[in-house]
Amino acid sequence: MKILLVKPKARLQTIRKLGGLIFLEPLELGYVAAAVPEGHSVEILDLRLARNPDRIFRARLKSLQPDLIGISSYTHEVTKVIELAGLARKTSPKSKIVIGGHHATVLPGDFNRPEFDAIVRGEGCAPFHDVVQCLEKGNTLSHIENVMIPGTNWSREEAEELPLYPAPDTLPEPKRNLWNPEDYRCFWPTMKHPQWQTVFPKTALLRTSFGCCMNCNFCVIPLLSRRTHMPRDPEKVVDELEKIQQDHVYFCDDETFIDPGHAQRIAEAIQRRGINKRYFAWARSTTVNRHPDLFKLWRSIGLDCVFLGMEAATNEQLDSMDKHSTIEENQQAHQALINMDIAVQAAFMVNADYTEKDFNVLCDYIEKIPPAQVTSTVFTPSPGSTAWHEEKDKYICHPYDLHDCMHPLTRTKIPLRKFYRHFSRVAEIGGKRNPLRNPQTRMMPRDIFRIIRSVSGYSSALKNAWKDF
Ligand code: B12
Repeated sequence: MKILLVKPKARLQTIRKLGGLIFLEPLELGYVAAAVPEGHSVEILDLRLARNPDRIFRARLKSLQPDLIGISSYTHEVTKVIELAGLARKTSPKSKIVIGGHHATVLPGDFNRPEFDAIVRGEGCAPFHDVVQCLEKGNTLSHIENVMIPGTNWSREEAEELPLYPAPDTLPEPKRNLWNPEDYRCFWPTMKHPQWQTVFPKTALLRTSFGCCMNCNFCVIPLLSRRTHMPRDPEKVVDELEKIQQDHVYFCDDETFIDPGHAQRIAEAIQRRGINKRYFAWARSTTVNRHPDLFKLWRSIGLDCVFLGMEAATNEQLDSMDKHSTIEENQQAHQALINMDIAVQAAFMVNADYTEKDFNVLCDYIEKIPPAQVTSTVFTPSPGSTAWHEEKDKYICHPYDLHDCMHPLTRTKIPLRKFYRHFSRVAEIGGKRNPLRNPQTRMMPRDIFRIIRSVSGYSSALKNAWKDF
């Protein structure tokens, strides 16, 4: 069979413009491709790379006439994905169309439509493998675990029950040869940038674990992982790492260091095998504070930047989202990382009910923090999370189209236009705190041009985001 796996291109400018700064591999499709049994051809079409994605998709469908099309879905892509599936139905009517990804996992009912032949929920490897085998043998797709068939009678309970994630070591290594590593780059924060080297290196994504044992009310991952952290065998992680050709690696775990023993074993294996790469990972402040030696070890093997979800400027706000960390802990972790020469990406979240005063408090706070690459999003609970269940009936817009963590989905206290003026001010003030804004940093001229273009594009997308409602 000829199989085409597709990653949609977002419609929102707030996401498209972010791509100028961080644009990462379609790793999910690399995993799904690796699960396809021998003897079939698989291709990945990353529509994010296309200027005119619909035209490119149609052209590829016509020339390839795939037997099977698999599409991935984040929530903000739902409308686009349904359009793409409709386009595929018309252009290549014999193709079977399967949808998978985060939205299909949590809210499969939204794809219970004639455009789709099957909905894969949760981790996609085993179900997709079975889908391919059934189609090859001419069998129906019903009765495959974690696969739902549109048009059949589902019970509400069945659609609401979240699938279990399999043991991570049962998954194949993702097929990384199905995309061009040149295309995927990330703005790489460091405390001391190596002179005249690019700040947009080719970057690989690597998963060392799945799941999280916390219970932040806005995140669905603890529910999907039943509040457990599921680590991969460290030696297998490092086997995969060794084969990665890029020098820069972005760990796409929910929390790479939450199991310190696991993170330590990976670091030791990297050290033992003499692998020389640079790393970017996410961590909780509390983990940094509890295990400083672990971060020193990781620094010695190449950890350049840690993403800290600081979220807020006051303890009251942190409490309201069940974050289980305090401002003092965030500050302590931030300083500790800087002292180790590890750059910090400090991520903040603003709320729909922010007033001018709240924005001022946040801006004052950010102005005073030690150097950090600051990012800010709008509190947007992921579908399926506790907070999403509580607030979804209050949405003032399409339930999914603006679900990119850059749009307040419930009514704002101040007018939207004003809200975005302040929100983009947070980004501007944050930009001044970047550790690379240092007179000693020597950057390549074309990188400076790319930064100016990307930052101004992103900033204008933010200022104009009120028009998306
Ligand atoms: C790394 C990451 C990013 C990276 C980008 C990654 C990339 N490849 O481009 C960055 C930091 C840029 C990012 C940005 C955003 N992200 Co993000 N991100 C993640 C994170 C931490 C890991 C994603 C990942 O790489 N996983 C590894 C792959 C292998 O796993 P997977 O995506 O789950 O895919 C498996 C299954 O879903 C399934 N599957 C997926 N697709 C398909 C397709 C088929 C056909 C089949 C059969 C199966 C299948 O099988 C896959 C293989 O195991 C997740 C959290 C998480 N644990 O998933 C959030 C997460 C995916 N992000 C999320 C969001 C909201 C965003 C943003 C919209 C928000 C923002 N402003 O930051 C943007 C949008 C980016 C975009 N282009 O659309 C949400 C999505 C929720 C939702 N319902 O849509 C998540 C789940 C975070 C959360 N806790 O809510 N993100």
